[in-house]
Amino acid sequence: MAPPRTSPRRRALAAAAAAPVAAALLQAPAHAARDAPSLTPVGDTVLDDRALYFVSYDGLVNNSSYQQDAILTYGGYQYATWYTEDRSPVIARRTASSGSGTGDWESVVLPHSLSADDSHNTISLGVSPEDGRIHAALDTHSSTVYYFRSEAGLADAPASEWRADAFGEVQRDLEGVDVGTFTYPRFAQSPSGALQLSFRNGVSGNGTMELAEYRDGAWTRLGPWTSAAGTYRDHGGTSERRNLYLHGFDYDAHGRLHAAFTWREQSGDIACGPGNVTNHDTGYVYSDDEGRTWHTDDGATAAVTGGGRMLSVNTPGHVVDPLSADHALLNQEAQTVDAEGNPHVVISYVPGRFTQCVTDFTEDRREHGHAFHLFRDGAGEWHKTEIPEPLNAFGRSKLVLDGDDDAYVVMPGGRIMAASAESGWTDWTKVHDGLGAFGEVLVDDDEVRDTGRFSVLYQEPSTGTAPSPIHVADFRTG
Ligand SMILES: *[C@@H]1O[C@H](CO)[C@@H](O)[C@H](O)[C@H]1NC(C)=O
Ligand SMILES: *[C@@H]1O[C@H](CO)[C@@H](O)[C@H](O)[C@H]1NC(C)=O
Ligand SMILES: CC(=O)N[C@H]1CO[C@H](CO)[C@@H](O)[C@@H]1O
Ligand SMILES: CC(=O)N[C@H]1CO[C@H](CO)[C@@H](O)[C@@H]1O
Repeated sequence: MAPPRTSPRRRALAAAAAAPVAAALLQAPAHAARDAPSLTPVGDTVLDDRALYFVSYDGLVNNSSYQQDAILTYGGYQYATWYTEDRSPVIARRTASSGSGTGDWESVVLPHSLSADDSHNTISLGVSPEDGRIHAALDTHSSTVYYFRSEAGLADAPASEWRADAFGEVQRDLEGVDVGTFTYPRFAQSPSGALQLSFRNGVSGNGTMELAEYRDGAWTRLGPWTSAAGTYRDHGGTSERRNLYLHGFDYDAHGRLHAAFTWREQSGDIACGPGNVTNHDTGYVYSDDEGRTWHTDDGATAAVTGGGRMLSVNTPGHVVDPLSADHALLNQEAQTVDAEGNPHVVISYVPGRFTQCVTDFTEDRREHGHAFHLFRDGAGEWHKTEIPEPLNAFGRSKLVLDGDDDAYVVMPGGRIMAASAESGWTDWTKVHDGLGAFGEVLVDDDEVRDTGRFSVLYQEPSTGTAPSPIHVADFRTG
């Protein structure tokens, strides 16, 4: 009889805390064959043969994963969103039980036209569980939000008719609530049933992370929880302003909210040279009260949202993986949480064995960039493994944990690497060669724990501004 799933893993983790490498070697062989995670492609559907295509900031407005909510599952439906060739936002849905790829997508075109050729101006979707409304925040980069809110019950069963006028007119605030100079919307459902919206107020190098909350049919701006102020010094230089970039904003099954992040400094004086992008360090905080107060790993209060104390670059104890601004560390990468409530993060950068000073952020990442899996174990120790597949690309990866907590990292182009929980996430192997996607992809893992299925939203490469097909590929984990 198979032993209980968690016990070998707990032993592996306890051993890993003491001696990470030895533990991996001792634990892996015995069960590697039985427990090796695998992946089966189960379908691929074209959503739009002619989706909008242009490249900016090395990203596509349809493929850049600055956000996490372009494909998600709620209730009986999976939703996906993109821009059509004529710059209109589209929201499509199919029944979730047809997640094998056989279901028909129905789409609606919303009354708006993308305002700028800027790959930051993506579309993020959320559903408010208390009234079944679908919310979309879109088309912003340090600008005023565009926002749609559907009529009540649209996302609830039995299925309502899928019509564009159910979303009303585009708004420039959240139903009357101003949200400032807005970028990077991410929605999350809180354990008590609110829909929360995380966003940056301000600009790159001088911005704060904020939280808004939709409850009882109305939005409230809860305010900032990070500060742009503080002093960061390196290479004899000083930077006095910055912003925080989230890798994720995820609740675990016990109601804890997890947020791993990186900082970007305003001043390039703290870098080794004109390497361009001043991202440094991986930080982590959590909240046990739905984002009102935030704590570092040692339990100390790091921030009170909307209050006096803000998480800053000078907050003690928040850095879980130190890295200077000289390694082309990317912001907004990937985070998820395992069944035991421990955070897992994917970051990527140019390791020190290649250079201690990148000179071209994009090219150095393409040539020498590698992705790393970071996780915190139950004892509060952080572990880090380099994923043994070079990025061979500029962009970001996505992270999925299945019902066994086996990990799948969906890399640029749609290559997928996997590692088992039982090995302590050290036995990384390639389980999918790629989708031929243009760069970064987006992932819906909302159902993966229960059904073993996850979906990848990706766009085919094109040239210039010629439209290209956008797809959803479905996988079953094993
Ligand atoms: C940072 O942004 C604030 C407004 O959010 C502005 O008042 C301030 O002048 C900016 N500072 C710098 C150094 O850019
Ligand atoms: C990045 O560095 C290059 C070469 O030094 C320079 O031409 C470019 O303007 C820089 N870009 C940014 C955004 O700083
Ligand atoms: C791979 C690729 O298409 N890279 C392009 C990224 O975008 C810049 C302009 O923003 C182009 O110059 C690159 O060729
Ligand atoms: C944001 C982003 O980086 N997107 C990627 C889209 O795909 C191209 C081509 O591979 C990449 O260069 C971009 O990095």
